[in-house]
Amino acid sequence: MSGALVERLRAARRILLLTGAGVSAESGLATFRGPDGMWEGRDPMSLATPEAFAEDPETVWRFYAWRREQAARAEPNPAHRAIAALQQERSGTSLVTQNVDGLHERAGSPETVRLHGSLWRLRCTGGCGEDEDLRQDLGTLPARCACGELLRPGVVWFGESLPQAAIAAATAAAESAELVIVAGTSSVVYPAAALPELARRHGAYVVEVNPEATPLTGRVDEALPNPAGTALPALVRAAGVRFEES
Ligand code: BV8
Ligand code: ZN
Repeated sequence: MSGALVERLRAARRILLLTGAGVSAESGLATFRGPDGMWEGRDPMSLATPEAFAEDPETVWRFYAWRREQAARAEPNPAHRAIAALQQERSGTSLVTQNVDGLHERAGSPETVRLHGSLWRLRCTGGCGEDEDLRQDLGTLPARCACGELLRPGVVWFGESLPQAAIAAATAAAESAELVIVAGTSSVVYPAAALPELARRHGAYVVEVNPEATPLTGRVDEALPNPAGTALPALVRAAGVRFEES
């Protein structure tokens, strides 16, 4: 961690945290890409599409039921908790996540901009407008709406637009941030992957937290090759926020 970064952490009024699946890796959740990301021998990329759902809704529903079970069993880790502590202490902090697992919310993050939706929401594929929290067991999959049409997971699939309000909030946060911390994302999925670049053009100091190099690594002000569960508590403490790991 450079002196310039410590300075920014102390002084920045607007900080943007942009997170991906790597932030939940230390909670035991598989990342989207990589050897442990497979499900029944299939690449998640091939399941997270409207085409896959149209062709075989039951298989896609089973994939998401499995993801929900994993997420329900997992606990937030020090990375999630450090982010929540920073948000609580410094009101100009924004959290924008690509994650759908709900762990930021469970760690106590007061506000989370969810770019890719949530495993804990469902929507109707018909025209009835149903869009609700998932509460009870869905029973037989694929689940059906009261109107008779199929329900679908409340996530954003490849080729679908992101929620308008989320993309607007994320863009505004990127344009006004003095410091951006990008943690645990492979930085390959757009439009999320364009946010650090946008912030940088608007003058932000951009830091990446990822043990592996990504397409973003060469274009940041500082790359911290450490796991999020170690790096984020350290960054938050350097910002002057008291944070206890347990
Ligand atoms: C859209 C939700 C308009 C569901 C997901 C060319 C240019 C621009 C765009 C495109 C393009 N070609 C195609 C597109 C469009 C496409 C896209 O970006 N494709 C890419 C792959 C090329 N984007 C879209 O379709 C988006 N919509 O653009 O609408 C449009 C429409 C049509 C055509 C054009 C435009 C919608 C994308 C949303 C997809 N939904 N998820 C679900 O989860 O099931 S995507 C999926 O990827 C993940 O769920 C996550 O949300 C997202 C990003 O993944 P990451 O979070 O980064 O996770 P990943 O596994 O990849 O990486 C983990 C990282 O963690 C690794 O780097 C690893 O090293 C690191 N790590 C591991 N352990 C740790 C760690 N880091 C820190 N600490 C650790 N301990
Ligand atoms: Zn319906």
